[in-house]
Amino acid sequence: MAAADNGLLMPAPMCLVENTPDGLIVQDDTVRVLSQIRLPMVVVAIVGPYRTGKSFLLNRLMDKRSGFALGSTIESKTKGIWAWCRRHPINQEQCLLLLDTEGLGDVKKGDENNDNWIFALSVLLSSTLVYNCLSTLQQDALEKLHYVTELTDLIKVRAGQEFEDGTEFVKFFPSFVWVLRDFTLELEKDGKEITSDEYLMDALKLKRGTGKRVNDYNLPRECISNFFKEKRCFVFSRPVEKRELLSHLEAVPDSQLEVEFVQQAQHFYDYICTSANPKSVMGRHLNGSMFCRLVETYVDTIQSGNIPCLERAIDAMAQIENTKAVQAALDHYKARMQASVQLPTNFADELSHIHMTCDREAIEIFMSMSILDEKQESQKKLQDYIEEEYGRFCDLNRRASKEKCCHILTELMTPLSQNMAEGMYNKPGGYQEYIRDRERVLLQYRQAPGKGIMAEDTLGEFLRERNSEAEAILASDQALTEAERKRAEEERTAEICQQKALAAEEERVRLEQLQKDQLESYERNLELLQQKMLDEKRNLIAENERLLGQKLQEQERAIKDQLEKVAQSREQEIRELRECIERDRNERSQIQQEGKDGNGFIELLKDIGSSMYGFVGKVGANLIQPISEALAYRLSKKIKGKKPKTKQNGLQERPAV
Ligand SMILES: Nc1nc2c(ncn2[C@@H]2O[C@H](COP(=O)(O)OP(=O)(O)OP(=O)(O)O)[C@@H](O)[C@H]2O)c(=O)[nH]1
Ligand SMILES: [Mg+2]
Repeated sequence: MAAADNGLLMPAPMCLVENTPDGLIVQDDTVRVLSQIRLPMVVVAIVGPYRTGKSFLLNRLMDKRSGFALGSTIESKTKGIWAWCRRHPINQEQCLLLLDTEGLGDVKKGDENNDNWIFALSVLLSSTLVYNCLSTLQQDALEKLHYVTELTDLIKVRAGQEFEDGTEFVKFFPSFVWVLRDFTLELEKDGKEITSDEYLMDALKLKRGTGKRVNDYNLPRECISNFFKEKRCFVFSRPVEKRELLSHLEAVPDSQLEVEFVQQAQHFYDYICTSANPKSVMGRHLNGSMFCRLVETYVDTIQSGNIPCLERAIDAMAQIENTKAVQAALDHYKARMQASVQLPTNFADELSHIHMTCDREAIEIFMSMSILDEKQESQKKLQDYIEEEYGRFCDLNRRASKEKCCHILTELMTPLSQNMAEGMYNKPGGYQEYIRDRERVLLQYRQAPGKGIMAEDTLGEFLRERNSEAEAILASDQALTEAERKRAEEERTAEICQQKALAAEEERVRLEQLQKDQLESYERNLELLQQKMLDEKRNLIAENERLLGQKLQEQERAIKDQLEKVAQSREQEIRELRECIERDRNERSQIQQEGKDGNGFIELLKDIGSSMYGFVGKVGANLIQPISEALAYRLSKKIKGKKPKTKQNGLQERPAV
């Protein structure tokens, strides 16, 4: 056992689901702590008959001797479901969440339904389910696992489904690990040594024949074979020989435990650290917050007397998580803009550059937090909010620029205004003097730095406002001939027109920049979405490949045992899985290769929704189809070079992306 004290993400185990006489209650404190954990979670739940050393074994996975409370009497100790989390011992990018559960089969509890729910919740929440029992007769151990046969009555995959046959469980269920404690038998068959996994496969073999007894024997075995992805078995000998030490195992150092037990425990520890996968939903790894949303939804459903439904729970989780993702991304955008922008900016593209960086960061945050964003509603919402917020910054920028320009002009005009007040220009030749002074002011204004994006517009306004003043001086200047007066008037009009043109150009640049920003923001969204789809597909392919390996082994075994029916059904599943993996691979490389030149990618995206049906079922297809269509729409716009329309008339026209 490695001595690693650091890495605990919770200092001690906390009760996650309390089992009270009034039912199951999720503990808010624990949810608060777990929700902070942003790492993908490998969730290992241990279930099994009471007083069989479950808590003791989990403590070893935490590299601890104590933590989850052990009982030293015959009374069951752990109540409800307890959680304890550490950084993953090998992969620092993940964490290991252990769920210790209330022992099953304690007759004193009286309510067997309770056990069924603890078992069902453990299945629903974990990515690896450890079924722990004392090694008695094989038949007895598996019969005790009748909970698995009840799962079709306790879990539904789809909403609105009347009868669950469990055929889709395997896509959502964890790996199954059978742990046999105090194992004293020799691992051999027909005189040959076998592995513990072969021992499990042997135990799972079906009996031929019909009738109730055969059915009762076969049913739990069929359920285990069909519902769980990977199936492994670990055997443990007694940890100590001396009976008196057994009741105080937490105080016994490894050096005093049986060598064989320590080795077996290490073997189990290594398997969990290297082979247990993060809990995932539709190819997306769950973090603490997503995990807690599932716990809450499942427990609420059970408490309200209904059957937990995977589709509904995933939907509910996705909605909450996506709302949070939008908020977090928007908060980040606002804070970063606030900190980075100094108003007014010199040029329109200066604000735009900062916006681009903050926008990209915000989308990345959204992508990392969001899950199954059906029809990309949340992503679109975020885009709209950011656009709105950016618009607000642009307004502020214009206002700040205008204020600054007015301030500069007022300052520069002070001597001229003073001259005016003192009547200095009311004399023959006064108009020329006034124009000279004013031109000096305009020159100084043009040279003044930091005026921002409204410099020409403000100047235009200023000239228009001061026109009557110039007119009055011109009218009172007796030294000018009629022709000179006329020319002076024409020059002023031309000056105002020229300034108008400059202001219009300034506005055109500003609007063009705004449009460019919008288009680039769509492209950023598209690019990051494409990356996210690639990642999720990679996870799905890996998951299906694992499943395929498992089915191939099972098929091989079934053929060996000449169980035609099972072999045939595996054959069919294997064919489907292979097709699925092949299709995914093709799609993934198509997304990668054709993403740049467009057309192929568009067609591909349109196809994704229907082609995913094969392996993610209806839920997945429903989720993917609109995304792909919307993406295709976006991309086609991008490729055809069409610019998105302005906010007033453009956003409503956009499809749901
Ligand atoms: N015989 C035996 N006893 C063990 C083993 N591991 C732990 N124990 C002892 O069995 C008792 C119960 O251990 P726990 O870890 O609390 O068992 P549990 O399955 O969590 O019990 P509940 O929470 O009541 O369901 C303690 O006294 C342990 O020291 C084992 O491998 N074999
Ligand atoms: Mg316990």
